[in-house]
Amino acid sequence: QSPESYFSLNFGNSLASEFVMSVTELDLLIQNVVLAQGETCRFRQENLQVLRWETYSPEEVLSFQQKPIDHIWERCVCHVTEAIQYIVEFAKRLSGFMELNPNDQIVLLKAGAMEVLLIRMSRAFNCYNSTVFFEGKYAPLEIFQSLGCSDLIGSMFDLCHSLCALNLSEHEMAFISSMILLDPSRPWLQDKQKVEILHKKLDHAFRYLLRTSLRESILTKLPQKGRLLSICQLHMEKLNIFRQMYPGIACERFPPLYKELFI
Ligand code: CLR
Repeated sequence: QSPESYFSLNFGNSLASEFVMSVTELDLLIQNVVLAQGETCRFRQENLQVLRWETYSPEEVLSFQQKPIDHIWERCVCHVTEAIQYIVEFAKRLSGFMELNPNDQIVLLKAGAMEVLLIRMSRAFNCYNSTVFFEGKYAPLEIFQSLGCSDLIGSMFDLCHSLCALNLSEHEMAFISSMILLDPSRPWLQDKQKVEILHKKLDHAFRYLLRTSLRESILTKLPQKGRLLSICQLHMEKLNIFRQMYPGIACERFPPLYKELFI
């Protein structure tokens, strides 16, 4: 694994593979990751596809923009938290995750949940008109204007554009998400080795999957760690600014899971 990527980029049968996995083992792991994803997605791909062109009217966008900052923040944070609950559920179903010590489970989720949300957001993104699925319809970036985070939302939308261009399958997205979560280089891990082994196995299985579907070329085009990290940092910065402006709300009205992960 190179420091700037979640995925090892050495092509061919590398010398680096210190262990061998049988085809059965690879297939079982693929099944595990794909099933975990299928069972923990709030919206099915088919449903999102059907609603793709249901967008908010300009009047509706305007009415969102006129709502108070704290109201929109609270609403968005609730949706984000709900989406993260599904991501936690996804993590719990990945083989090996529940066997990690509780501290390391928290460390991985704190660092990875928001990044996985970004990957999942691209499923719910229509790149032809730059809208994202929000409260039942597709919303343009302007709907989030009153949050006061246009740079954050802008970079989230940009990332979705790059991800959409790759045309990722559900299987690929599932693997990308699992490898983001089980990243052994996260700071504060107590049992790094255990996560390293899980990550290596995922890496083998992902390459096997890509090889059999002739999709290895996407490896060099996937977003780099730094890009996801900087969006997550921007989210933390915006959250801190909001907390300074409205000290009460963040503590009283944000869901406990959101506070546990980000405050
Ligand atoms: C991501 C994929 C999930 C379902 C889901 C739920 C809530 C959505 C989220 C997706 C994408 C990002 C989203 C969010 C609600 C608010 C947030 C549209 C579609 C926008 C970008 C505002 C973020 C504001 C931060 C300051 C919290 O399966």
